Amino acid sequence: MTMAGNKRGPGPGRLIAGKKIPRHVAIIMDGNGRWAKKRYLPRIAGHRAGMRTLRKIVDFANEIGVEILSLYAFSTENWKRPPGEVEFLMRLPEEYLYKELPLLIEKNIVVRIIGEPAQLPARTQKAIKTALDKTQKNTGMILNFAFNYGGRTEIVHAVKTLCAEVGRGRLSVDEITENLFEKYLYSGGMPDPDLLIRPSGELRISNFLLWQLAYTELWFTDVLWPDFKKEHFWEAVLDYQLRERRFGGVSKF
Ligand code: V0D
Repeated sequence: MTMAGNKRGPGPGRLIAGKKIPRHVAIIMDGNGRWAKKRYLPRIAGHRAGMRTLRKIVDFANEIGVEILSLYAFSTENWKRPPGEVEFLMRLPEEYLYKELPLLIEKNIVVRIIGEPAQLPARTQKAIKTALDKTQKNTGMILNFAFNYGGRTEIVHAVKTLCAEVGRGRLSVDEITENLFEKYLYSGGMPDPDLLIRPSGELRISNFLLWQLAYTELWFTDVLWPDFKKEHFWEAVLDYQLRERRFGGVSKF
C-alpha cells in the first residue's frame, strides 16, 4: 500500500515534487446498500453513512486544491429501486444542503448539477435551486452533483440540441467538431476529469460521464463508500501522480 510507512498521514508531505493535484476528480459513490446489509441495517442507513463520507471528502478535496469534484449521486437507473428508498434518496439533497450549505458558502464552493433535475420532486428541485443560487457567485472548488444523470442520455440530449440548431439554420453540419459537441453536454465548458474513483469493488463506468472519461485515469478500490476515508482519496491522488510520472514527457496523443 502506498500509505504504508507514511507517519504523517495524508497531506502535502506526500506530494511528489512537481506533480500536480488532479484538477477534476470524479467519484461514483457506490457501496452504501452493501455496507448497510453487512451490518444488518436498512439500506437508508447506508445512504446516511455515505453522506458523512461525502462531507469529509468534499472538505479534503477542497483542502488539497482540487478544482472540480464530480459526484455520481443518482442515476437514471436508480428509479428502479424500491419506492421507499427512492423517496428517501430524494430527501437527501435537502438534508445535505440544510446541514452543509452554510459551510459550502463559507468555503467559497460552487454547487452545480448535471442531469435532468426537471423530473425530480418539487421540494428536491427547490433545495437544489437554492444551493445553486447561493453559491453561484463563489469562485472556489466546483462541487458537481450528477443527479438523475445518465451518460448516454446526456449524449443524446446534446445531439438533439445540435440537430435543432442545424434545423433552424443556425449551425451547419460541417461546423460540428468534438470541441463544439462538448459544449452541448451538461458539463459543457468544464475540463474532463483527470481521475475517476470508484469504490466498492465494481470495475465499471456504469454510464457515468461517458464522453468526458475518454482519457481519464481510473482508480478502483474494494472499500465501500461509507468506509472510504480521506486516506483513500489521498492514495488515489498519489497513484495518479505516479502514473503521471511514468507516462510524463511522452505525449498520450
Ligand atoms: C446517497 C452518498 C448529497 C451517496 C451520499 C438522491 C448516496 C449521500 C446529495 C446532493 C446522496 C445532491 C444534489 C445536491 C446536493 C446534494 C445527494 C443523492 C444521494 C441522490 F444539489 N448526498 N446525496 N443526492 N447520498
